[in-house]
Amino acid sequence: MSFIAYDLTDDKLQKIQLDGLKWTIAHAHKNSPFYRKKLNEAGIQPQDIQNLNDIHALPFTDKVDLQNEYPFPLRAVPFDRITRIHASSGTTGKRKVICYTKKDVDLWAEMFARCYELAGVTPEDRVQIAVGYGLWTAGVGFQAGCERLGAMAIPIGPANAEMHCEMMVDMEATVFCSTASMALLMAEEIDKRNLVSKIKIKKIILGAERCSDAMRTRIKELMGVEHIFDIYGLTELYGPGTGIDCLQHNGIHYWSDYFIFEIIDPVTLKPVSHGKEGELVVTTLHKEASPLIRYRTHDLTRILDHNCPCGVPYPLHDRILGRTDDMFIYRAVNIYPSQIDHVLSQIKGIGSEYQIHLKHKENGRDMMLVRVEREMAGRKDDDASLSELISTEIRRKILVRSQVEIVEHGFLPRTQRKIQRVFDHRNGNV
Ligand code: DLL
Repeated sequence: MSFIAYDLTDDKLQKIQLDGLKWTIAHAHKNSPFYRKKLNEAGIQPQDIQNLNDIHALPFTDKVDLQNEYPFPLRAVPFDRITRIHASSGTTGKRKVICYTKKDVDLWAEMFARCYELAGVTPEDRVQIAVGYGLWTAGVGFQAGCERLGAMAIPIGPANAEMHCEMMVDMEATVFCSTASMALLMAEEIDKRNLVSKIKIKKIILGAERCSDAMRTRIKELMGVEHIFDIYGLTELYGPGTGIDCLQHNGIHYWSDYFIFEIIDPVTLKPVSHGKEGELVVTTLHKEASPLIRYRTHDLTRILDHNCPCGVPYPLHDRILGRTDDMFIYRAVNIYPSQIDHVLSQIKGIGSEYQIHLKHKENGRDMMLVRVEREMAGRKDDDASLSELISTEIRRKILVRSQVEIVEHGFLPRTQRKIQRVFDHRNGNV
């Protein structure tokens, strides 16, 4: 049995999308007071949706709507149909709470099983799940997908490294699922404990945060795995599992029969031309309890040409390149952390871990300190030339001056969750 619809043609997909869009708008208008008000204010009635291009006339939804409407934002079904809630913490303000009906939970598991299948996971596999269980969508999402596929779930959550290593060896886990930060932490522990020859992990599925090329390479080397897959998702859109890369690793195949993805310019809010980078906006096609209409994810990506040799009919988007709210301004230049990742990923002799500290100097000018770990076998004697090289590359590629400090391998914190890399100490922030 396959969760991937290999026979999905463009015509079939367009019909699924148009039916789903019409259903979503009618359902939200009828059953969600929040959406009814929003659609009425925009002068939209359900019957106005006649073709897929009509989506462009719909109003956007944003995380502030979810926070303003706390505790049950977007709700479009009566409480007796809600079987579960999940929530994610915003950096500021109230948590974003999302409701699920039985069908929502079921479709999410189906979608997730598809992710595992695309990554080549089979019922023979043993899947060690190291993401958090609870209000966060991660643990239960990976778990339900694994059970739907029929593989063996090893539901550990973000426990300590000791427990993970023990279970990985004893249960002979073949797939490891975690955040990128946790995978690095585990890879280093496995290396430290000389366990590489004792583990059977072949595939790692990472998500919830960006993972630089340097980090990917390091995790692969230390754990001796063949493939690292990038899984995307967000609480508002069911959770993890909205798309994943296939064995070709050309980009992330996303489930276009479950939602419509648009890429917009985050400033003008107009669609960008095909293939251009912009903000991902999502509209769900079947979600009952908390449907999304043109929800602004603030994640930056682009739609890629769909000519992946793997043969699956689902379109591709690029890895998440950053978030619109990740950007910081330093000496009048807009910088995304991913730009620093790219510079560092090209440099030999350093590890994958780094931090960016922004400060005010006494003379009033801003300064950027980039702290980078030396590679494991690196020599202190090379620090001065390495920091010079990094600073020159940052100046050449990002056009700003920076100070670079090389620190001991393992000096920067490791985390089991999403890592923070940018620390803005200007205006008293940490
Ligand atoms: O992070 C869901 C998830 C859990 C996805 C585990 C994958 C694996 P939230 O906590 O709501 O949900 O955070 C969603 O995380 O808008 C992105 O900014 C970021 N994110 C998620 N997956 C990726 C990824 C989960 N593969 C937010 N690459 C999203 C980069 C990611 N960023």
